[in-house]
Amino acid sequence: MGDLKLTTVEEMEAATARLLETGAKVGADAWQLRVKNQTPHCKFGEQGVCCRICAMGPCRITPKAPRGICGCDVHGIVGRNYLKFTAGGAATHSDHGREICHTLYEAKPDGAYKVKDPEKLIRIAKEWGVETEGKDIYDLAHEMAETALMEYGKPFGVQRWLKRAPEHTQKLWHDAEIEPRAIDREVATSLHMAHMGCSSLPEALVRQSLRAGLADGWGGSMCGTEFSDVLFGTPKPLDTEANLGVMNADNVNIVVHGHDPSLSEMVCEYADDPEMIAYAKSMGAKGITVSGVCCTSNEVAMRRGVPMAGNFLQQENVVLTGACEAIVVDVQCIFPALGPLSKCFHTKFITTSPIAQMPDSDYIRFDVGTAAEKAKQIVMTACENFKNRKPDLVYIPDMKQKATVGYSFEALVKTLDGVTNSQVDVTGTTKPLIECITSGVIRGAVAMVGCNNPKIRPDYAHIELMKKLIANDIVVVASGCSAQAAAKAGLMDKAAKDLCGAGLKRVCELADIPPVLHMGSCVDISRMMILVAELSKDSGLNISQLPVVGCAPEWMSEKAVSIGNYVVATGIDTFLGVDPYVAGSSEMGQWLTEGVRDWVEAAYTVETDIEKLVDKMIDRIEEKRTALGI
Ligand code: MSK
Repeated sequence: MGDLKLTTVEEMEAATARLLETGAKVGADAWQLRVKNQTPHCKFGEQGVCCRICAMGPCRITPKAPRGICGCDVHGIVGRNYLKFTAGGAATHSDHGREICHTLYEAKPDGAYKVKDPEKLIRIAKEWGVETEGKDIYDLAHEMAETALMEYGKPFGVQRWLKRAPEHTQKLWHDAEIEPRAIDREVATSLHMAHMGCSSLPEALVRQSLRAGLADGWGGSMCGTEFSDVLFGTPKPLDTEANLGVMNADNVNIVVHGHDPSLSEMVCEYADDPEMIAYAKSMGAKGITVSGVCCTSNEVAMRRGVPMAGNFLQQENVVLTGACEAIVVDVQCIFPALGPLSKCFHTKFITTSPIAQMPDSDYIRFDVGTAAEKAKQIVMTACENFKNRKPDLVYIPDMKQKATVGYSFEALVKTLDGVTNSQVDVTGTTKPLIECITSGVIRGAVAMVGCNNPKIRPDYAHIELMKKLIANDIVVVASGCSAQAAAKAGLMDKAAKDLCGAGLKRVCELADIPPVLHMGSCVDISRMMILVAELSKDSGLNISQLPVVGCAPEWMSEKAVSIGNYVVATGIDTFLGVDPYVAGSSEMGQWLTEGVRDWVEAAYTVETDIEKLVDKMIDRIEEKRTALGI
């Protein structure tokens, strides 16, 4: 197995147990303890059969009480809950995308935010039919930002980004009446439909769930990804490290957590500033280490090589090291628990967004206009806090892995360009990848995404699934906390090629890539949509015919449901390891796992047994290959 030694889940659990001992010494709470208090979970909630959308209830459906007070049956209640869940996720991703558009609108040549990828901006402008000739790049940036912002509320027409999809997919969306219109409209319509006295027909609720999901993946998230690239640079492969051992006991440790790169980019910028490093030294530290948790970590890892301290269920661990001077958060996936936990240590818990305000935090409001000054204030606050460390509480697990990250769609196409025996000029297309797949060197691809969830042994499903997939010559593209699970284990080390089947190993060697490719944060699943769209166009196959599936084995957030809906609606069979609270309705189950296939040529599979889940994905990929005769 070469020089790679994977970090096992058992080793990570042992490190967590050691950190929890520190927590116990200082009276800290932890999610592991709160899970015990919350278990067993409410059965009505688990099945999605509790309705509290009006004040006549709450109504709970049982065999003896099969309808709510308004007369809604269990299928309508589960369906409305599912749609509201989706709308929450679509709103969240899309609002993140909107913030990025506002940041782009404020970009200036001499300001905190600049246009780092002007070629990409021009490319998107041409795609949208915006005149670029002779235009100042910042004028163009502002015009494009405004045009993108209009996508959120335009009164007529459908999302501009939909044109990136193959024509067949666009037709399916049109015929099923699920083409997303204005992004905000789909969220508002979802909440309208799920209001008391509106839709209770599962078919209609599922249709709108797909539409709201598409407004996210082919709307708000795509704005987030594409314009983040314009602002901060389109990721290219680069080396970094992952797991708690990236924190440095001698340095001021700043952990960035959340999703919006507008904050984390600025914090990284200032942490690298010689003036700030000198300031850290004046406080007794040797330097400054920035590391990340959750998707903001993915953003700065992909563009700057900033190391990843961990994923969702490790966020408390970074504080438990006793060596975290500041955990700086923007939006989404942030435990309110970080407030009281930080109080048990010297850590500053710094909230920065009006959207994510929490008790027991230091609120340093961050906005585009004051970004530089606030980022500097945050870095200085962390440096000044170094002297408050309690050395007897410091324990950083000696655990980290090398990882190569940064596989944006553009980078992936460029990287794989060398992997072909074809005499045809395939530069800038996905044809080399198609050639690998059709020849059987690679059997297919799995998009691994999503969170951790205490219902599943943390990271276990991500890591074990990926190991089995790559051993079966199935390449994995990963994002979000799934990508971080892979990186922490060592699966993004190029040496992980030795865990692959012979075909995928050969491709990894030729292209010099790891078998699990980091495609970014949660909004960057839009990169995966672009990838399958291009694979479809370059191969002449429909997306649903490609031997490609999606998987979120440990998901937990509303955003993940929105993602699932747009991945399925794009024609990709999607496998979940956690039920999305629909078990209470046979009709909703039928629509999601079978019925939607008539509209979008793909559907969900929910399988909580991880072994069976991976086997079902492999079987699905092989079925698709057989259908294609390859
Ligand atoms: S951060 S949504 S826990 S993947 Fe995007 Fe991780 Fe899930 Fe948040």
